[in-house]
Amino acid sequence: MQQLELDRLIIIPDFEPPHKGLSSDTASPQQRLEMAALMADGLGPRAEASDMELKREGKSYTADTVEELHEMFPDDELWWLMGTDMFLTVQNWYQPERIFRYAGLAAFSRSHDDTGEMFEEQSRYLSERFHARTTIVSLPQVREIASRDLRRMLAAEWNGGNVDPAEYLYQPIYGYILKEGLFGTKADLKNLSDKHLRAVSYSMVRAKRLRHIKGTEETAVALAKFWGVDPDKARRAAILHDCTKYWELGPQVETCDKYGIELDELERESAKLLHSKTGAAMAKYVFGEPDDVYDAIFCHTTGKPGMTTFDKILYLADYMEPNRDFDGVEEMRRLVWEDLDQAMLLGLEMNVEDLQGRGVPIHRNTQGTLDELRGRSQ
Ligand code: DGI
Ligand code: FE
Ligand code: FE
Repeated sequence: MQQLELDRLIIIPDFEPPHKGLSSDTASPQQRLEMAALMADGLGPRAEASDMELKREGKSYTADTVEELHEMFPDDELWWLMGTDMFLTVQNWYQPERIFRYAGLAAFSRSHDDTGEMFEEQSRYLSERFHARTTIVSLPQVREIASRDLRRMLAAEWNGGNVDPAEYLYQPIYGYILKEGLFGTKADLKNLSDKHLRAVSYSMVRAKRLRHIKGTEETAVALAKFWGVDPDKARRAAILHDCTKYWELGPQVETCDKYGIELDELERESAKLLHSKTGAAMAKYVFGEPDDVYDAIFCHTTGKPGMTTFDKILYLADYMEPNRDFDGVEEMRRLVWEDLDQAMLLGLEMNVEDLQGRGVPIHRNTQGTLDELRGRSQ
């Protein structure tokens, strides 16, 4: 995006590649779209994934897509991005003259070998034959690997191979692959390593939340060690605590109904209050976490009367992890090493004040926890 000064980057997974058959264990068009959306989200607000080739169905000819894009953005300069291997044979694509009429071609080069004479010769040829605009985008920071080799590596990880495909993949996409069991991966979701649990959880949320989740993990582990509760469990509770944060109200309520989680009226209409309950349900029923992890995630938004030390640690880590910034956060960061109940009291008081200021109804568990802590500190 920097090199071409693009103000928009659209990632367009194809429905059916015209030039090669897809192997049977490959990702579905919908799954590829979801991975493209994860990547776009990670790239920032100027990137997006498009379902235009999925909607069109049939063979996904670039000529059709480029023409459609030109109709959508008639005044914009379009660049079609592709790997250098494709660039060298693009004249054999379906109706290449229709591609070049509306878009320039930008070829990625991953090593200096790519950018040699062959590239210049091809550029000259395309320019003479089609009046094509071409350019090269140099990406030395992208590690050289063919997608076929990466898919092999993904499968090999589950067959005792000494490989680490995670090195080549954006973490949420790696997690998505594991969660969906794509490309020969055989992750048992109920027995994931910390590394795999992180990736899978990150694949469920927006990229802007990752810093908060990482901060919560780091803080929860430190607090758990300090207060003598199991740091490994605190870590996993923190990794998963917000995994359903972006679910719509509908799926939130359905999931609670499915697992027999009773809801009051306020909860039934607040996705914000429900994400802690559905997050707990995912942790227990999908990821096989024990009951104390379930309980801590379940009450991490409102608290509840009778919280355990473990529950308080997740609640407070979520509240004051290093990315949080509000008046009083420094006081809370001091208190958590002295007295967990005093820190909880401060947190709940600030929360209630904030909710009241915004005219948001206080949940009975928020009030109940506050009353209990006040009673105890008197
Ligand atoms: O998920 P996070 O953003 O990391 O933090 P969280 O799980 O503590 O959720 C905070 C949100 O929950 C915030 O938008 C306000 C909402 N919330 C917390 N307590 C109450 C509440 N909403 C209502 N209606 N009542 C509460 O008592
Ligand atoms: Fe939360
Ligand atoms: Fe959180």
